[in-house]
Amino acid sequence: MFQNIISKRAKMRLVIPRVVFHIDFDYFYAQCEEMRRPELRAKPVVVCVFSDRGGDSGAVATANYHARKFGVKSGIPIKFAKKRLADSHDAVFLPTDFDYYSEVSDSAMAVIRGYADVFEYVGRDEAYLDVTKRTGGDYASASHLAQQLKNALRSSVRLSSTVGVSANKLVAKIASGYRKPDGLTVVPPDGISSFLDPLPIKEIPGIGSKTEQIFRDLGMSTISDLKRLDVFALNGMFGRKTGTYIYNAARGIDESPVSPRGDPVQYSRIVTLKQDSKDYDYLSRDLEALCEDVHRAVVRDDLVFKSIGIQFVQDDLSSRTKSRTLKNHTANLDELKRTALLLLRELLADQRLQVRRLGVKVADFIETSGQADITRFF
Ligand code: DGT
Ligand code: CA
Ligand code: CA
Repeated sequence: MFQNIISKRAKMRLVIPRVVFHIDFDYFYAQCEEMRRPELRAKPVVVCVFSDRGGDSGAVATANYHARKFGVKSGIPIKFAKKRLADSHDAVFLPTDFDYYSEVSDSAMAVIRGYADVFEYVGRDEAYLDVTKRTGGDYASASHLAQQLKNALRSSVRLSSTVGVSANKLVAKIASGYRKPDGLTVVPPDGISSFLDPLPIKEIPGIGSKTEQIFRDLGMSTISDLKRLDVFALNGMFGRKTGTYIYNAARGIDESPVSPRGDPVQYSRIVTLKQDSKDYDYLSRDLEALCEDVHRAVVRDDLVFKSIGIQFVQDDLSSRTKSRTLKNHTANLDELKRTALLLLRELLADQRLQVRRLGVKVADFIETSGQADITRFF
């Protein structure tokens, strides 16, 4: 019995803490625009989703940090942004170019993947990495690795990013939001509570302004305040799932693994053609085979997708892409093929160069079964 206790303790000490990175690209769409037009770097840049009503109707997708100094931020009407920037004579307002942002994202993700034991794609400008194995659970080496990753992105993609490092996804994400842009915040396991305690409650992912107000009415503003509520009180207020999530989050507890699901590279295929071509019949045979391949991976992982894209790498190695968002999520092979072939026809309509490589990818997933993330319930 005594022996048993000792060996259990010894085992516990041997359990190394996990090391998780959350990486988020800085002012992403606006930074992409700066990349292809470096002269924008010195100016306020506002990337806008113009609505089809025309004029200035629509909302701001994001803005660079120059524009943010004027109070311009994601979600505000374009009209407000223009008013706030009225005194700045060099502000630039641009429409979104999602295909281009996806290309930048793909190259950045390819670099990031090389730094992870396990890589989890979250969105165009965001990913989690589990680096426990390659750092041996050591936070000094993790901090060094994170800096190397940031440097690699800057030198190979010219992209500035912010990284949070901690023992789980939750705290890593909060840490990446702590200091931006070009930030690196490392929160070792024994520093988690002192890091979280003074932060405002809304730093917990999933807690929006409504939930924040509920706590403010109770006289609570920081995560440390939140810890005064026991799990039963929270469950009573929000239901068991959300209540337990908030209870654990306030204590920096999150067991969810970094999971490779949702990695777009798993759900895309590209081949080099036997010969360069721009013939529909020739290309369509390869495209159908690519669709079947991608479809197998999607079905294997219980996913449905909403967006379909194809890519040409042309004989001068430049790329052309075209994508389409469906009305509803699907995992239907015929619909995938039909849409991909349609995109093929559309791209070929004004194709000048020969196509050398042909790719297809699906995106915008939801899972059809399994463990939905608790934060989705907010
Ligand atoms: P930051 O704070 O340096 O990470 O800035 P962003 O712009 O990267 O912000 P983030 O990470 O929240 O969002 C990534 C991209 O998602 C952003 O570049 C544009 C898009 N986005 C964010 N919020 C909104 C929004 O409210 N509306 C639209 N249409 N797009 C948004
Ligand atoms: Ca970002
Ligand atoms: Ca983000």
